[in-house]
Amino acid sequence: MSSLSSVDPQIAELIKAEERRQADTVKLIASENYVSKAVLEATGTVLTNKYSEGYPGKRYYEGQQVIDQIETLAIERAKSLFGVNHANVQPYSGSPANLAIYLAFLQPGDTVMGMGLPFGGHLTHGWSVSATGKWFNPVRYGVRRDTGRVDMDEVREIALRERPKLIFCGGTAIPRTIDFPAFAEIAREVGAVLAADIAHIAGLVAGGAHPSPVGHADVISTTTHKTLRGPRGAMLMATADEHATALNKAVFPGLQGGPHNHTTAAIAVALKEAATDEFKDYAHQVVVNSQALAEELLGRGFDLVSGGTDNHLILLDLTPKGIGGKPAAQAMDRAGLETNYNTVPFDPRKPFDPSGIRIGTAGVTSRGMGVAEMRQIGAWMDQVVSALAKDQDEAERVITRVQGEVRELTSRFPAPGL
Ligand code: DSN
Repeated sequence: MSSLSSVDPQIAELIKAEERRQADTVKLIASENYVSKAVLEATGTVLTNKYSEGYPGKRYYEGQQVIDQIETLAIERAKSLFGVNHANVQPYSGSPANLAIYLAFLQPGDTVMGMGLPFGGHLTHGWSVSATGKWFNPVRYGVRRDTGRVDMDEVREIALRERPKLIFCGGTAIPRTIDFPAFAEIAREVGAVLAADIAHIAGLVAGGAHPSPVGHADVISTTTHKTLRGPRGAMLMATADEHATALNKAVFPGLQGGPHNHTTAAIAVALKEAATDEFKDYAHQVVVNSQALAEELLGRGFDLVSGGTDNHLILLDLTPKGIGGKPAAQAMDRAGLETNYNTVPFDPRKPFDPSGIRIGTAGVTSRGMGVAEMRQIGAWMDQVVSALAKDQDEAERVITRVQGEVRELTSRFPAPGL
């Protein structure tokens, strides 16, 4: 970063500080990961200089000789990795990708059905503060209070009553396998478009560690930077030609201008990496690690929503531990354990001060950590949370000790790309 250091030493120093922070902490945020050096290199290139409105072979700017090849490679790799006929790699991120689905298939005021945000859905699945909840008519499903899992009979009942035109499955805090065939059957029955938002689990789907929505969902949206381990971006995929045409028009010119070509190149690199046997092993290890961490936490008296996990993600309700999610996440962050506080189903507390925390194993698995390290992480989480619930001085001592131990662990597992 020699040029950056001389032009803007302040920003250069801050980037280095963030790199050190990432190196020294255990990243347990379920939606984050570490991209490879190759992906990082692709993002920091001259491709950022180019405008490419349109699609390969049909652009509104000249000079696309190289960009067309890059975008075509990204598209072909997405199609081959996920087994779909069409892929659009231009959405700027997950929310714009999901907005494109609305624009492609709905008119303002139409009914959309999605999982409620506090149950694990996403803002763009029709939550009230999102444009999708304001400009469309949202209806919601959740999870059962007794199991913490989606009840497909209830989903069917709501769909038959409300007749949504679009149904979303998937979300941001779902620790269990998504039943794509069951959602598809309901969508067929009510004549809705089924959108599978696989942002969280795309890497697991690509690696064969979670069932694929292909053959069930009409459209699939995903970010590229979570378990898929690519740059910040998104993709939309479909099998039927008419769905793909509608999605392409919705992305451009419906919602976006020029694609971010440096991101497209990095997505192409990540998709190449995700097609390797090494990535398949990675995806399976993510789940093994998540289940080991879940088991450790259960053994230590934590309350896990749905009682465990089938994927990379664990949602903890800290109510029985006597503290809220926010102070727990803040204390853990000081100890070097990075999480986010999160609402839990039927949460009596407010979203900015909820009862839970959400954790995931995509990042720690990218660092090469395994079951033994998950057990250690579970123990540290317990020590910090238990001390915090007891008394502040004790919590300070524990945080300082755990921070030192975390540093020792992270130094043995260097993160990719750093
Ligand atoms: N913000 C993402 C997450 O953390 O899951 C979803 O958009």
